[in-house]
Amino acid sequence: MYAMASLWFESALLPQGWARDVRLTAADGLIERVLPGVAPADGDERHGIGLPGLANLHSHAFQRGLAGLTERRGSDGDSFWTWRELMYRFLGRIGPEELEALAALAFAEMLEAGFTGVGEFHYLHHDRDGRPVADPGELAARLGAAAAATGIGLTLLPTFYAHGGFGGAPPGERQRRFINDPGRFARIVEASRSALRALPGAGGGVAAHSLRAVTPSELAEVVALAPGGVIHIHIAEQLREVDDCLAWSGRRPVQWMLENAPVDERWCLVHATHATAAELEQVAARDAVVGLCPVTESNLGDGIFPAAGFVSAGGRLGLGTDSNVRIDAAEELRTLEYSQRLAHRARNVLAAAPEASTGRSLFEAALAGGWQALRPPGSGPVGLVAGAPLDAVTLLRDHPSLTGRHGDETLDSWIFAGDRGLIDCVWCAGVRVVSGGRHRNREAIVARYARTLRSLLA
Ligand code: NGQ
Ligand code: ZN
Repeated sequence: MYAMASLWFESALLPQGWARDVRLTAADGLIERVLPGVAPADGDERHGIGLPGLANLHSHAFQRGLAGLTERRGSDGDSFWTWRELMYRFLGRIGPEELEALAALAFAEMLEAGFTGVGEFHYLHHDRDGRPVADPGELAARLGAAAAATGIGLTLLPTFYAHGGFGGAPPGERQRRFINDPGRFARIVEASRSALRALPGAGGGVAAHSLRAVTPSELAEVVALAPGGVIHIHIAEQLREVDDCLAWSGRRPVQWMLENAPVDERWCLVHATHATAAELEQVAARDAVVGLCPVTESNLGDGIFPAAGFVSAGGRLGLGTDSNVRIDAAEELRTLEYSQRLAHRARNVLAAAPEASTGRSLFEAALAGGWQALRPPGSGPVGLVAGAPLDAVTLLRDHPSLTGRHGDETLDSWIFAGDRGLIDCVWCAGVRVVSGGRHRNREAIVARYARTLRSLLA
């Protein structure tokens, strides 16, 4: 489909900084020209404040249906691991149809929240009874259908999962829907890629669930399935995982990865919560992205990622909504900064330099790192610049939270003092999918979600 767009912004955040009176033209989803300091032309759509769309580098879309249902304390204490049991129980009832309905709502909400791309860390490969579905690409195709219905850019990360703990421990009963050997997983990856081939903007990649779920030789086989593509893995999220990894290998999880896996700019280490300063210095030197999910990490009681040290070592970070307990780009950025303020008893910890705006620093870091984690190296530019996909978000200039704000104050006020009501329109690959803060298919998506979820919870 050939589509033209010509947009005009009162102000916009370009790679070189804030600019006023910005005219942007795009064809076929790609930005052709960006001209600051010009009057709007006839036929231009006029908007307030233009920002580039952010990448949501880590999501398990189906978990959106569980949001708010795990906030009751168990009889024997509560932890990440008891949450995981509840999550497994919920997931046990989800079939292909349900996966599509839950994912469509999550993806629509991501767009409404300012994310224009998502990395779906997809490990639900088999049917409810644990047996393979007839078509190994079926569940991937359902996620693709949800992405197509919403217009979000999807990087599907088919996820290899084979074991229930370090050293090839057998999986638990509730994990059987995730389990493959490398051969069957390769067929799922292949079928998933064909299922998504027609989807515009779908990036390719692969994931290993965690060091708990793969053996070293399986990890090498997974990596070989993504030549040139991105590779994601959950790592060092919980202290128990660090202890188990030490007991198994004498190495901490991130240290093990650095010594045994070809970690480089194609890699996204998700969480890395319990990484040491020395480990993070090396992660930074390898140009890998650390995928932070501050809202989920808070919700699950994971711990505080040492972001201040990582950023000053030149580390690259991006954001994920992970469990989708909340879906909000500004909230992820705010929670990340607040975690550092609480840990360091200081303010504006992640501002990039003296006098720098924290909101701007965080936004630009997450923009670059987030897209690095979702697109293979060499994919071309990101942001409001010629040659990049037209992925953009506008904020309402007239919203009271933005009264009298200019430039970086706009980002600071959105992130620290605003809410989703500030977001007006969102474009993804040149198509306007959100207007007035609402996704264009919201009603149908919500109706289907509600029907599906009621029966899942019944
Ligand atoms: C997941 N989520 O894959 O959904 C995991 C839980 C696990 C987070 N780690 C399962 N936040 O890690 O074993
Ligand atoms: Zn995850």
